[in-house]
Amino acid sequence: MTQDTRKKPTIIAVVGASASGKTLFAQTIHDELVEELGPETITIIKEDSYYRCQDHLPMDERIKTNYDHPQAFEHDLLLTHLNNLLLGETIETPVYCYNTHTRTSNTVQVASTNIILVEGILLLSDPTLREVFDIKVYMDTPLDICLIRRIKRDMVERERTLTSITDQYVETVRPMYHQFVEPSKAFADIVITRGGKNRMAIEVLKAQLRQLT
Ligand code: UZR
Ligand code: MG
Repeated sequence: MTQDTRKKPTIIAVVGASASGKTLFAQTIHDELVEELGPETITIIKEDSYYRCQDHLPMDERIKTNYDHPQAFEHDLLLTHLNNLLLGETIETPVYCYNTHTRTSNTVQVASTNIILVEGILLLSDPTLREVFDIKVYMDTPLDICLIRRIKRDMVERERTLTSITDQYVETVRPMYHQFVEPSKAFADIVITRGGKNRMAIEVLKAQLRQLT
C-alpha cells in the first residue's frame, strides 16, 4: 500500500465589502509566499469567478441581477471545487466577464496546493461553505473608503459610468452589505482594519501560513 504523505490543504477565506481590499490583501500574501516558498505552495480562487452563468438571459435582464446577493453565486460549484482541491485534484474554474455579465467559454486549471486563498464578498454568508474554511479573515474597511475605491476601479477596470456605479451602489451594493456582508464578520477569526496594505496583518497571516507548509 502506498502512503499519501501530502498534507491536507489549508483553505483561507478573505471576505469584506466590495472594494475593501480583499484582492490586494490576498494577492500580496500569494505573491510574497510564492517568492519565498515556490508556486506549488499557494493558490488564489475568486468567488467572483463563480457568479452564475447568465447565457440564457437577455442583456437587459442581466443588468437587473442583484450581484450582491448570495444567490448570484454558484456556491455549490465553488464548494465542490474546494472539496476536489482538498482531495488533491485539479479543478477547472469558470471565468466571469463583468461586461457581458456571464461566464466566458474559457476555464482556468487550478492545481491543488498546500495553501488555498479564497477571496470574495459573500463566502461567509453560506453556512455549508463556511465550514470548509480553516481560517476566516474579514477586511473591515470603512464603507466610504470602499465606495471611493469602487468608483475608481469600476470606471477603469470594469468600464462603468459614474451614474451606473452610484445607482448600483444605492440599489444593491449598500443594502446587501448591511444585510449579508457585515453580519458575516461575526464568523471571522481575524478582522483587519485599514485595508489590503495593512503590513502587520499581512505579516501575521504569512507567519501562520509558513508554519503550515
Ligand atoms: P468585488 N458585479 C458587477 O458589477 N457586475 C457583475 O456582472 C458581477 C458583479 C459587482 C457586484 C459586487 N455588484 O458588488 C462586486 N454589483 O462585483 C463584487 N452591483 O466584486 O468584491 O471584486 O468588488
Ligand atoms: Mg476584488
